[in-house]
Amino acid sequence: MTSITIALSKGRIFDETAPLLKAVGVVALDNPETSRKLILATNRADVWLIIVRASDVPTYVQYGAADIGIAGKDVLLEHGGAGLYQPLDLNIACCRMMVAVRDSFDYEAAVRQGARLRVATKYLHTAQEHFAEKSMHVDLIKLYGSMELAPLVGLADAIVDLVSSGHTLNANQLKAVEEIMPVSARLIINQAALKVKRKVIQPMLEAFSAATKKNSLVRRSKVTT
Ligand code: PRT
Ligand code: MG
Repeated sequence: MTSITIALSKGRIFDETAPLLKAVGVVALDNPETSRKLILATNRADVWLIIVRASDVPTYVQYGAADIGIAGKDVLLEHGGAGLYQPLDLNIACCRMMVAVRDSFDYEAAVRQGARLRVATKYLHTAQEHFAEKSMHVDLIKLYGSMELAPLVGLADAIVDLVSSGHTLNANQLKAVEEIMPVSARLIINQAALKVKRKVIQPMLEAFSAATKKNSLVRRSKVTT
C-alpha cells in the first residue's frame, strides 16, 4: 500500500484545515492540541499527519519527509518554494502582510523625505522585496516573534507583520500604514512524490479542490445573507 504523509502546524492551520481534511475523508485519531504525538494516525491506514512548526512545513515537503503540506503564503515566500508544487490556495488562515508603525509616527512624511527606516520583521525576504520595489532604503532587523514590541521600545521605526483582526496593533498603539499582500494557506506537494504517488495524491488534490470551492461558496453566501 502506498501511504502518504501530510505536514501541518497545530493552532490556526490545523483548526482551519481539519474541516477540509474531513471533507476529503481524513480524520486524525488524536488531537494535536492535547496529544504530544508528532506523528498522528488517521482513519485512513494510508494517510499520516505530522505536526511541525509552521515555518518548517515547506522544508519537510521539499525534502520528501512529507508528501503534502499546508503552509501560509508568508512562510512559502520566505522558504522560496524549491522542490514544491503549489497547486491550490485553500483560502484558510487568511490575513494580510502589512507595514505598521506607532500611532504617532508619520510614515508618509518619512517616506517622502527618503528617511532610512529601521524595520523589524520575521519576513526578511518579503520585506526586502517590498521596500526595494518602493526604492526605499531600509535597515532590516530579523526577529522571531512579537514584532509589535519593536517600535514601542525603540528597536525599529516600523514592522512588517501579519494582521488579521487588527486587535494586536490596536492594543499596542500601532497602526497599519501599507498592505504588502493578502495571505492565505496553500496546499503544497513534493514534486517527486506527485509523480511517484500520483494514484493516491491526485484524487486527494481533487478532493481538496472541491472542498475548498464548497467552502468559499458557503463563505460567500454567509456574507451576502
Ligand atoms: O507561532 P509560531 O511561532 O509557532 O509559528 P507561526 O506564528 O508561524 O504559526 P501560527 O500557527 O501562529 O501561524 C500559522 C500561519 O497562520 C501563518 O504562517 C499565517 O499564514 C497564518 N495566519 C493567519 C497568521 C495570522 N492569521 C495572524 N494573525 N499568523 C500569525 N498571526 C499573528 C500575527 O503575526 C500577529 O502577531 O497574529 C497577530 C495579529 O493578529 P490580530 O488578529 O491581532 O490582527
Ligand atoms: Mg504564531
